[in-house]
Parts: sequence; structure tokens; C-alpha cells
Amino acid sequence: MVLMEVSEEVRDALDAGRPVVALESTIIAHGLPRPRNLAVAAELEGIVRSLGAVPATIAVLDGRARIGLDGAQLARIASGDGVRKLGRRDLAPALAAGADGATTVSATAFLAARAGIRVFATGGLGGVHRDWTHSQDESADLPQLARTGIAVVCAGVKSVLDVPATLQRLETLGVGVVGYRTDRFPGFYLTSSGEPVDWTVRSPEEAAAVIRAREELGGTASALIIANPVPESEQLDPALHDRVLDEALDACTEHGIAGQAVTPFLLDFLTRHTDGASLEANVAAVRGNVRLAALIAAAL
Ligand code: PSU
Ligand code: MN
Repeated sequence: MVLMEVSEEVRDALDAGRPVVALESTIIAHGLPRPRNLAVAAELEGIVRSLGAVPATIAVLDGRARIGLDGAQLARIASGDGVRKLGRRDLAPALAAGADGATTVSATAFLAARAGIRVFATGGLGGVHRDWTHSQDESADLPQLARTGIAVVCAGVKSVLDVPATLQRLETLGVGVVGYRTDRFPGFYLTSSGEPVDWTVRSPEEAAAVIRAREELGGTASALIIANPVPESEQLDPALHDRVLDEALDACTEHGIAGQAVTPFLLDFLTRHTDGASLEANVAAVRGNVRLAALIAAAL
């Protein structure tokens, strides 16, 4: 049985050396509310195409890992019906069970790299949660990126996390981090997390040069994070962010939310308690990342 199916369009582009951008599906199925999520998913693919690259949204459908979805498949993922959240470790059980699932950063990066895709765009990465000493909750995104050769364009890590601890883990794991036109690590909904980054690139060409250097150097595969801040005009108001996030973290503890449910719970809480302002900042961040990823893929 074929476990991984690359769409014809994506296969042709890869064979011809044309730019391809991988997109994840957990953000669609579990990160954004319906029905907006399907509109955003289609918009993101449109942005990639408008810049001359081919979008490869990745998900599991009917027990097959799909690299590149058609409109109907995208709609199935967005419907959320029976769509599980799949990290890298969930892929084999999901494929064996013939299940449907949306892939997180860890699963998407793994599958994209296996298909030969070099650039991947998302919103914000998972990372170390604020109550780590108690819950030991660190996203599987981090160790997976430590052993996957792909460039990930993102607006940093989700601000619901312990950002300094996550940056420390990325350093320990040997995952490269460069800021895009900034020397501050972005804060997902916020333009800046306040934390510094050691390296800055100023254009898609400069980012592409880092990717090429990493690939040519060879050795152990690991990811490069290109951290692209949401524009200040589109960020969530920082005071509102801090206030609602505190409430969200309290609610998470109060309801005993754990494991894979934590991140979707927090994102949804923020959307509902900011009158959708956090949703707009999230979508603005993803849009910018997808755009930059397409420009970098073209520069490669
Ligand atoms: N970025 C977003 N929204 C999301 C995610 C990223 O803007 O919902 C998803 C990604 O799929 C990421 C996951 O891998 O959240 C992290 O989940 P966890 O903390 O359970 O590992
Ligand atoms: Mn987790």
C-alpha cells in the first residue's frame, strides 16, 4: 500500500526544481475556528501561487499521508469531522488505522522533508509550556526540528509558551534561528517577544543563502527557523494579550486540560476573549510567513 502520496502538481514542481512551500494542517483543523479556517487555508495556497510557487498542504486522509491537497480534501480537513491532531509519533498508528488527521509542525516537517520540500510555513511553533516543571509539556515540534532538514518560516513560537525556555531548548537541540529583518525573536501574536536572536537576515536571498550553506555543509539534518514578526500594525495589543493570556492559563489549569488539547484550548480562549483580535493577528502572522516562505523558495 502507498502510505505517502505526493500530488501530481507538487511532484512535477519538485522534479522540475520549481519552488514548493509546505503548509501544515493542524492550524486549519485545530488552530482556527470554522468556517474562517477553510477561507484562510485557501487564501494561503493562493498567496503561494501568486508568488509563482506551488503550495503543498500536508495532512493524512483515509490512512494516507498526502503532500498537496485538492479543494475537496482541504474542505474535509477544515470540517474537523473525525480529523485528529497528528504529531510525528501519531503518523504510523493513523496510517495503519486508515484515519483522517491534521499534521502538526512535527509531522508536517517530517513528511515535507521526506518528499524533498525545503521550505515550510506555519504560524507559531510549539515549545516549552509555562508550567513545564509540573507538566513536562514540551511540544514534539522541538526534538523533531532537531533532526529534520527543512527551513521553517514562522512568527516565533506561540506566546502562550515559556519563550525564553523554548529558545534555550532550541539552542541545546542545535536548531538554527535567524530573525527576518529583526534582532528580536517574534512573539507570535506580538511583533516581539522581547528576547534577542543572534542572527538576522534582511532579504529572501539572504535567507536562501543560509539554507544553502546548511545544506552544503551537510552532516546531521536539522531545521533552520526563520523567525518573521507580524507587522506592528497588525499585532495584538500587548496589554490585552497579557491580560487575556493570564486568564487563559488559569482556565486551562481549572479545566484540567492536558496533552494535545492544551494548545487548541489556549488559542481558542484567546480568540473568544479578545473579540477575535487574536485571530486576526494569528492570520496576519501566517499570511506574512507564507508570503516570505514563497519568496525564499523562489530564491532557492
Ligand atoms: N501555529 C498556529 N496555530 C496552530 C499551530 C501552529 O498559528 O494551531 C499548531 C502547530 O501544528 C503546532 C501545534 O505544531 O500547534 C503545537 O501543538 P503542541 O503544543 O500540542 O505540540
Ligand atoms: Mn504539548
